[in-house]
Amino acid sequence: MGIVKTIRPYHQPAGGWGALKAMGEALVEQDIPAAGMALLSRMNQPGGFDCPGCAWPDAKPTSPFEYCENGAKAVAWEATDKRCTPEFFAAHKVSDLEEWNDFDLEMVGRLTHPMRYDGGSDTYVPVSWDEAFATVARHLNALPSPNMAEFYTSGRSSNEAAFLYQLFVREYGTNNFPDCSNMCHEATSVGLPLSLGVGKGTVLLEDFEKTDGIFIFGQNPGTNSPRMMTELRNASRRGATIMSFNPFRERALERFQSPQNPVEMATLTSTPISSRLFQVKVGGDVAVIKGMMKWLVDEDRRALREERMRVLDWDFIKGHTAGVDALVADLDATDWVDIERKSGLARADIELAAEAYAKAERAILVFGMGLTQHRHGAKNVQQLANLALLRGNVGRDGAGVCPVRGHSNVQGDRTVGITEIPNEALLDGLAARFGFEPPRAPGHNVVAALEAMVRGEAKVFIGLGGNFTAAIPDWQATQAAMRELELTVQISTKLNRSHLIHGREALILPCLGRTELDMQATGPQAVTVEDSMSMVHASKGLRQPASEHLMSEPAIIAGIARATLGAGSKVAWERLVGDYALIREDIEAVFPIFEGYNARIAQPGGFHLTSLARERIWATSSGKANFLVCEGLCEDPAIDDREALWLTSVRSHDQYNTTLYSLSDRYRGVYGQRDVLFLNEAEMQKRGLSADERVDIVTMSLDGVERRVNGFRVVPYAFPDGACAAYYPEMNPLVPLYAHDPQSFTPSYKAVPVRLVKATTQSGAR
Ligand SMILES: Nc1nc2c(c(=O)[nH]1)N[C@H]1C(S)=C(S)[C@@H](COP(=O)(O)OP(=O)(O)OC[C@H]3O[C@@H](n4cnc5c(=O)[nH]c(N)nc54)[C@H](O)[C@@H]3O)O[C@H]1N2
Ligand SMILES: Nc1nc2c(c(=O)[nH]1)N[C@H]1C(S)=C(S)[C@@H](COP(=O)(O)OP(=O)(O)OC[C@H]3O[C@@H](n4cnc5c(=O)[nH]c(N)nc54)[C@H](O)[C@@H]3O)O[C@H]1N2
Ligand SMILES: [Mo]
Repeated sequence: MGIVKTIRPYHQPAGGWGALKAMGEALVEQDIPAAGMALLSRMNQPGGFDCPGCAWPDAKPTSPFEYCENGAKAVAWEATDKRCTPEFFAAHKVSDLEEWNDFDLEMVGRLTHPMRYDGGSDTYVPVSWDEAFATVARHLNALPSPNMAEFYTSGRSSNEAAFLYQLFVREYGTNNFPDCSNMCHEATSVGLPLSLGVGKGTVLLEDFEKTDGIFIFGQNPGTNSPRMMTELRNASRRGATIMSFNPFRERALERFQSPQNPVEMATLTSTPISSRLFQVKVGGDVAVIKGMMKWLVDEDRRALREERMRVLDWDFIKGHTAGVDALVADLDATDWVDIERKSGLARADIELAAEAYAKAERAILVFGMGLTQHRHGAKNVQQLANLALLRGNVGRDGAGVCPVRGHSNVQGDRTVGITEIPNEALLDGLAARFGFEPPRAPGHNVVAALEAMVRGEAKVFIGLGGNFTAAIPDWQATQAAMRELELTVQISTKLNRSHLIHGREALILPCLGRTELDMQATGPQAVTVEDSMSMVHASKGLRQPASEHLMSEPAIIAGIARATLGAGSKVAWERLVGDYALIREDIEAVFPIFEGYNARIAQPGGFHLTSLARERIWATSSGKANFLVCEGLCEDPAIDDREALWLTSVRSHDQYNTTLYSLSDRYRGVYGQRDVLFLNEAEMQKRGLSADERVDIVTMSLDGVERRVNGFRVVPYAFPDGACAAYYPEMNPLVPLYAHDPQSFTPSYKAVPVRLVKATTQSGAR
């Protein structure tokens, strides 16, 4: 790459000229400086396409500049002029490509032809679409049980593609739907319904305009949902309190210079975002949240004694909730000494945060992967829900819980049926509409699918998008298991690790991206997506496809379905693919919340899928919102806290999950490298380590298996004691498959107990 490996602290605000410069560089790097700008002006606009980046909702467009630095990178990445052709594959053995890093793999460009792995030459060779579909059908139909196949979805697929996919898989006969969401916000989808009766957020964009306080736990908006910075900036300027809880002092949580604001840009000024940023210890969130609630409860008692206004919203608690007594008992039994030790924060700081929360008439609680990707991910989310409920901060203007989803349509995919635990309504709906009996037994999530592969029970893997092999935990075991599969199929846009670590037979099926014109029998098609705030809207690509051999995701799914299910299928696959409006009619028939689907997406901005909790209707078994107790404060009681260093994983500013836009991370001051370990000076001294020294990181495994990554460069960083951080996915080999949340099965990507060893090699990781 020619970039010097340096560590150079970044002193500017987030956003600003640096963001504009990076945007321009992304277009140049993909060879599309002019075409890219034209394309970006159609993004997030009526009649245009939805940003393929994150799931943050679109405000009503006020200018042609309705995108952010990282959205622009996502578009440039997809719209690149570079191509990954059959000639490229002919010239490179798969075993040679395995030596390439993830950045170089994707930089080859867009996939152009369907390809099949040829063992004799160890290369991918072209295959016709029909032959590819027949190969998938042959394998699927040969399995003794449909439950021996795993059908993965990554959250970029549209509602239409996702609905067709689950329809095919259920008619084929399994509920095995490992989904990227299982590694992401599953703790929300599983944890929140028990608290609030919904597994989604309860706020809309307009609530950010009305709120008095925004409390952000474990989420990095400046990088992962930069359009959210507009809301935060406006709230801050209005005088709303913003506080963040994060082991990193993420720059955008501190101050932001809006690229959309000419005055800030011209005068190089910025807007402060968080009034306080609490550097919570990795895995210390339950402790912080319990501490805040403990203060609220105590302060409420003081208020009662002193006949002041109460702190807790007792009208709401009595009228709408269950379980407050048990929660209060748990808080009373929790000691401040333990709270301080586990959270790494001083009692006075936690009290200060609690007081600010109590002062905010309306508050929004925002959270991301810092809360969900833990062994107690669902419990983290539920503690946050408790905090909201104590002050009646659900179901009124300017207040609510706000999980910030990841992939641009990960929420929509789940809504239209990608789930391994389908409810009766979904299954009955499918049976009634299509006349086949869907399987009723629960299927596999990501962890269960990986366990089935490791045991040798799963034989076929199909991935609708994504880069499963790199995103998963415990590479040594799980990647070895993937290599043993009989068939792996990847429906993709770019070359990635999952094409190289493949089964005995393997297919790469290249598809259209979000930005591209999707022409079917009845003309150009639009698809629909649902954002983090449950707004559903249309997205229409316009760019000429990267290759004439590409198919759309719905067409590929229909091709596989027709080949596999044959004439006996109850679904008119060809007809549906010819006109996506017919797919939406089917979605509406199965899911009544989509009533009037086709008409409603014709409206600019789309429509909102109602959330019962927003109306203070609680779809829980008690019919109330539930306070739920989390016992203790510990992530993993089996680990001796005095010995362990808790390792978390983060995304750099220049990556989209496993896709690397560069090897640098501007805001954290890291350039040209990713094999770094962020660690504070005290922890370095304790281990006799100096800056830039290389260390091996070793998991404190409970199963006796050695999990180790070698040669990471120590970067001194203001980080909490007892904790350290590295990049995802480089640290994924360290995450044991068993280390997941027992409720939601979310892998514990954000808290792995590790120890450090002076490096055996100085070369560094890949
Ligand atoms: N540009 C870009 N946009 C993206 C993505 C991307 O990779 N690049 N990915 C998309 C996807 S799929 C997702 S899920 C989202 C992810 O977006 P985020 O939820 O922001 O994900 P992360 O960057 O993994 O981690 C979030 C924050 O958690 C903090 N953290 C780590 N451990 C802890 C902890 O124990 N407690 C607390 N309180 N904080 C902790 C980290 O320092 C980091 O700031 O973004 C989506 N948008
Ligand atoms: N250690 C650690 N591990 C993690 C995480 C973490 O924070 N830490 N985060 C987890 C999370 S939140 C997630 S969501 C997963 C992400 O896991 P995935 O969703 O599986 O991974 P991505 O990196 O987003 O997938 C990138 C690939 O998707 C393909 N692609 C891109 N656009 C399209 C499209 O429009 N259609 C199709 N069919 N393919 C497309 C391209 O080929 C590209 O190479 O990783 C998880 N793993
Ligand atoms: Mo995600």
